Amino acid sequence: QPPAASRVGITLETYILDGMMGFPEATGAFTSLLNQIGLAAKLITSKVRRAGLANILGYTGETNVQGEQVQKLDEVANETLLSSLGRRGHCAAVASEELEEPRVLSTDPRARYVVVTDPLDGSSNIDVNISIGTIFGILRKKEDRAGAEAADFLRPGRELLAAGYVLYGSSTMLVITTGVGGVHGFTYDPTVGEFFLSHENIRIPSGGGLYSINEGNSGRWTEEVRRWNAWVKEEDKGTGRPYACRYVGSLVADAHRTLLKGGLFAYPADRKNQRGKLRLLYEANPFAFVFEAAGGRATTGSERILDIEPTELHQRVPVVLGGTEEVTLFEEFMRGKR
Ligand code: AHM
Ligand code: MG
Repeated sequence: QPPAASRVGITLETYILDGMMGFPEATGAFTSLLNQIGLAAKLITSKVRRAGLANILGYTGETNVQGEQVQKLDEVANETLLSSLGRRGHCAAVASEELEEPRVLSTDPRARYVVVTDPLDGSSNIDVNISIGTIFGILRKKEDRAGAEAADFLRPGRELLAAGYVLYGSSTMLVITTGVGGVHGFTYDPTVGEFFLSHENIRIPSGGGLYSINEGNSGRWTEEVRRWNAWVKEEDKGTGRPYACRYVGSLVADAHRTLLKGGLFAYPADRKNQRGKLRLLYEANPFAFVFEAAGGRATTGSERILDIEPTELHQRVPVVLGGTEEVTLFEEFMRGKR
């Protein structure tokens, strides 16, 4: 929805500085941290947009902690975020998909925040020119002591202070929420180098008639997931079925479409990915936080994602994101009630 006339031309910085996101933490440090994330998003955008031209595509030959091949742009995005977050001294440490252990950025006890991130998600889509994204979440460090350790990150997603993502799509968009303050989207204008408010107070629409899942995994799904999947494809005028299937294979793109158009995104556990594929701390939790703040829901199929007590930095989790009705219906299938 286009912003009201009085909201035209509001930049991300102004929005943050004027406290328009309803931050519970209006400290200068928190504001500055958000601005550093905005800056990193601009820098990564410029690198993503130039990737083909600058010939920085291609494999480095190394593998990351997940055992996947790391493409150069992942590393570039990771380094960019780390240096932006390290610059002002408010971020104590970062846990990233690209790093086996958290990276300490400041040992000053006044550095009160830690950040979780997947710096460039959907990296297998980079070399085919399909949308990719950055995912982030901000937590308050546990105590006022120097540095940070794994325990600072192993906390349920409901403790997030803010979370969001940047989608490098046909335009670049940054979507951010502090939970109570609503979900807001900013579109990047590369000609002036600013994010402008474009989607104020995003609410996930109900209905939507869309589902998003890697159907190639259906042979490995549980009986419950298969029954849900058969149901969405059944013909029924009353409920508008069959639903249309949309699957990019980039979480940021699939979740963003689901947030704006409604429906449901799911990456359930299956015989191969027995705990699911997506990572709890820096993929599932930020999106769960965004979806709940937009009036939707986020579960594993049986449990609220934001209530999970993490045990490992890179742990995986089944993920179901969507409108309240769609997610609740999915859960009914998982409980065998349908
Ligand atoms: P990545 O972090 O290695 O990029 O993997 C995560 C991606 C998500 O963006 C996406 O939702 C999912 O993996 C797609 O997985 P699949 O190809 O199995 O459908
Ligand atoms: Mg990822």
